[in-house]
Order: sequence, then structure tokens, then C-alpha cells
Amino acid sequence: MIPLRQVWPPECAARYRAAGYWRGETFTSFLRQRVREMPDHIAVVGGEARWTFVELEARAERIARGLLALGFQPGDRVVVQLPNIPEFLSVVFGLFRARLVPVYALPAHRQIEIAHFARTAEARGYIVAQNHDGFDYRTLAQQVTAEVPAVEHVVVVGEGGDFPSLDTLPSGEGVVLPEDADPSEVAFLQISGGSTGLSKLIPRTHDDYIYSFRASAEICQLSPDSVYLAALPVAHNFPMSSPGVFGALYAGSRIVLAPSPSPEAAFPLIARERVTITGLVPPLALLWLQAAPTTTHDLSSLQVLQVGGAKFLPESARRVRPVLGCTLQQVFGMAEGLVNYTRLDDPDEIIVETQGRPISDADEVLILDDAGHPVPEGEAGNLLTRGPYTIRAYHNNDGANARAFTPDGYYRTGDVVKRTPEGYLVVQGRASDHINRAGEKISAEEIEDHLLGHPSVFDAAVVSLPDAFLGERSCAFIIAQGEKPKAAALKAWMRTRGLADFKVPDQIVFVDAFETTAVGKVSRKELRANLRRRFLEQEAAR
Ligand code: OOB
Repeated sequence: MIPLRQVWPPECAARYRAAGYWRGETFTSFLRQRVREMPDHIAVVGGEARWTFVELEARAERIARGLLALGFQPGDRVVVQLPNIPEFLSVVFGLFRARLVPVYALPAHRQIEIAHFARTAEARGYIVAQNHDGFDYRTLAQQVTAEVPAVEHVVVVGEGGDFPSLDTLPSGEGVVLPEDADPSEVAFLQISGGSTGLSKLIPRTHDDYIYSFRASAEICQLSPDSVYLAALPVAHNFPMSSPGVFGALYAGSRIVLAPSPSPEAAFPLIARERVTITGLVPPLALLWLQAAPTTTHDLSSLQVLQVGGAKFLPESARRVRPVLGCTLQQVFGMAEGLVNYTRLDDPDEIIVETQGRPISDADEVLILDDAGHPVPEGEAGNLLTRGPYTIRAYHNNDGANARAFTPDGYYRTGDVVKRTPEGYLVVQGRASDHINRAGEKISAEEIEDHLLGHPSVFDAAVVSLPDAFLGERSCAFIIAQGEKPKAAALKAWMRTRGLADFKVPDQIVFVDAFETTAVGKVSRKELRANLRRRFLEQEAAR
């Protein structure tokens, strides 16, 4: 087994260790520690299940043995696509215990995305739920294994059908579990928001990730009395680690898994479990603000509502305390690393108007103009960052690495921000052409490529448009060839492509031509910007 590594320069790594950011803990070692301290404390609540720390660890060990007995070797990558069910935790801690490397996919991902993750990660396994939201993942698993034969083992949580199920894994009696990982090893691969083309894989080490959620749990003042509701899909970095389910378990808090983030599903859980903190993307926060005044469920236990993933506008942010009676925390983070929080005791103006400040004193933040020079204090510029939990490279992707990282290791976030005199960041927009649809990031390029696969599409340009509910929606400008298809038919065709549903354009606008300059074609970036501007001007003039 050759463990995957992340490439902090040795002197940086030494500094992060000496400063106590990296403490040499692993996922397995921290869970063991909680089991020692609070074996019978309820750690995970979901569906009918209420698992103590001891039970969580015992289940993880059983899964670890079963997976090794099935034929996995330490170091193998395993795509995990599970919704918010308790098994998400037992499976993932089981993978860590067996020294297998999870690759986190979202429940919304479909064949194209999963096959891409499996290939890029060189995965040997794929763990899915039987069913979620009316979708049978075993069918998807059939398609993925047919397309990527290197994925030898599928394990299903629930009825396996043709595949083994988690409950009927070999007992693995006699299987010797490997020694624990070196904390500097890559623990898992996370999925990037995908600003250009297909998503990239983000290698996170035990050292760096545990630091990020340990510090997040402190910032959010989690304790064994806290109850964290995972409302968003836990495979996403925000509910996973900011402080998310891992930060909560680290702090000895209880986690409650909601099957859906809707008020209908979440409010009764808040009341029943006395939830103290949860995190949402802005459109869901708006739904909660709308539903709370008339709900019959008691939401009084809620102390903190975190909102992040996309910009939460001040007008909405201001309503959180009066309507929900709790403190708002804005969270501006990215799966590549850097996470910013407003602090719980910050003045209201900071909480409402800014997206917070970095977790760590060791987070280095640059705000540069397009020529690479620092902007004057208080002006908007491109955000670059490096630090003890921000990656230095994507997995197996030299092209993206050359674009996304500077030679001295800064990650170009693609976000345009301002910094306040107090050191808080205010997100202004972004430089890259992705669509942030209710916190789900969509690459314009990826969708254009798909549209070009349709016989009636001559050219396509995908842009974001402001949307009162989603924040941004996607709009595809299309030049048709031959018979002009109906917008609905084109959307329906996109749905058959094996893509996550959130990537299907919300709106389709047919145009006769894209502009070109006298010299030749304008860049895709300019083209998208011009189409967006002209469309919005036309709309405003109506
Ligand atoms: C989170 O992570 P990703 O990787 O899905 O997306 C990162 C991008 C950021 O670069 C930024 O463009 C946008 O999402 N974003 C925000 C934001 N939070 C994220 N834009 C404006 N305001 C915010 N509060 O989205 C993520 C990861 C960890 C914690 C929270 C969010």
C-alpha cells in the first residue's frame, strides 16, 4: 500500500505541528478517545437508530473487517454515496479503520459523475444506499460497474439485490485490522465544487481535516450538551466539517441526521431532539424563516443557525434572530480548505454584513488585483489562500493544479472579496464562470459540453442569472441548428444524460448568433458575460 500524500513543504508541516494545529490524531484515534471518555453517550441519531459512541465504534470495526474479508486492500479507494443515514458514519469510520480511502459523492450525483470520480480516484469499490428519494442506487451501481470495471465491489446499505449488503458482509473473523494511519496520510477524497469542467478530487489528510473541524467546533462552542442537526447532505464539506458531523463527534456532541432539510422534516426533529445548532444554504434558510412563525413545533432549543455555501443577503440575515430566536453564523468555506465564520459573540452588524473571518491565525489570505498586486485595504480583489488545512494540490490533475495554485502554494479560490478593517471578508462575487445554484456549484463549461452533444444544438453558452429564491439559476443560451427543439424537450434530454439533476439548465433561451469581434471570437468568458448583461437589460426594459 502506498498511501496518498498531500504536499505541504516540510517546513510548513513542521510549523503546523509545532504550533499545535496538527496534533497527530486520526479519525480512528479520536473516535477511540471519545469511546473511552463517554462510551454510553448517544452519538448518532437517525431514523430509528440511536447509537452510543461504543456502538458506533463497534459497527465501524465490524464493517472494517467485513470489507477486508470481501477483498479490499488497505489503501484502496471506495466511492461512498450515502444520504443522511446513521450508516454514513459507521461506513466511513469503518473505511478509516480498514485504511480504505472514502471518495465522497453526493446523493444527487449520477452515472457521469460517479464514473468520473471512480476513474480519477482509481476506486475499487462503491458503497450506496438501496434507495433514497425514490431513486434506486443499485441500478446506478450496475451502470457504473459496467462502465468502470475496476470498481470490483459494490456494497449496498439495505437490500443488496445482486450485490452484497452491508448487513451480510463476511464476518471477517480472523481478519487482522491494519495499524492506524499516519496522520499525515490522505484520509479521504472530497469533491470540488467544479468551477471549470468536471469536479476535481480534493485529498484531505487526517492532520489537516481534524484541525479544521476541531477548531470549528471550538468556534461554534460545541460541547457534550450540544446537539447538531445534519440537514444538508453530510457528504458536503459544510455539514461534514464546519463543524458538521465530525466536529460535533469530536466535541462529544450528539448528531441528528435529517432525511431532508425541509422545515417539514427538520422542525419535528429539532423539537424532539432539542437540537442546538444546524447549518443551511441561503434558500433553505429563507424557507425556514417563512415556515417558523406558524409552526407548531418547539424550536426554542435552537441556539445557532449557520448559513453558508452561497451569499446570504443582509436583508435576510437580519431576520434570523427576530424570527428564529437564535444567533446567525455566516460560513464562507470551500472544500479545498479555508473556512471563515462570523463568531457567535460578534456585533450584529458583522454577523449580518460579512461572511466571517478565517478559522486560524495561520490562514494566510491575499486579496489581489488581476495583475497579481495586493488591492488597497477595503477594495475588492481575488482571494488567494494557504494554510494548515488548505490543500496544495488536487488529486491526479496537473492541468488544474497549474491553474489553481501559485508557485508558492496559494490556492486561487476564484472568489472576489473585500476585507473589512476588522479582518472580516465580504464576498462580492467571483472571477470564475460557475453557477452557485443554492450552494450547488455548476461548471458552465461542463453543461455547455453536454448541450453540444444534442444534434439540434449548434452552440451553447451557460450563465448564472440572479434568482430571488435560488440566489442564482442557470440559463443556457443556445443557437439551434436544423429544427429548433423545444426548451422542455432539451431539458428532458439533459435528464437522460446521467447527470445530477441540479445541472439541468433552469432556463433555456434561443438566440440567433453569439457576438464575435472584428478580430475573431470573443472569449467564452466575455461571451457569457455579454449574454448575461444583454439578457438582464432586456428583462429590465420589459
Ligand atoms: C462550500 O464549499 P464548496 O466547495 O461547495 O464551494 C466553495 C465556494 C466558495 O469558493 C464560494 O464561491 C462559495 O462556494 N461560497 C460562498 C459562501 N460559502 C461558500 N459564497 C458566498 N458566501 C458564502 N457564505 O460551499 C462550503 C464549504 C465549507 C463550509 C461552508 C461552505
